Amino acid sequence: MYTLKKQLTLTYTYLFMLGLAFSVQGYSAIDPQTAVAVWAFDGNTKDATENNNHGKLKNGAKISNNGKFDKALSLDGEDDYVLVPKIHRDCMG
Ligand SMILES: [Ca+2]
Repeated sequence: MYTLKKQLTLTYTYLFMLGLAFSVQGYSAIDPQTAVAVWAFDGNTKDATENNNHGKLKNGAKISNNGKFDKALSLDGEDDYVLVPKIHRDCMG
């Protein structure tokens, strides 16, 4: 249970940081060479870096075709989330 809680916390932290990155700088400003993971949610939950930190949609989370800019992650605000099963440590410096 502790591990799941830790993974969820990490996932929410990374998603929050990703959201900040998108809202402040835009996707093109993210350097995939130094980022731990980049999820554009443009049709899937794959990590755009070479670190393979792919996410999995949980509890009804889905990719919507009705995002502000094409496709987007859609969460119900209750229990949906994206799980990243394992953050590869070798990419965390
Ligand atoms: Ca749900």
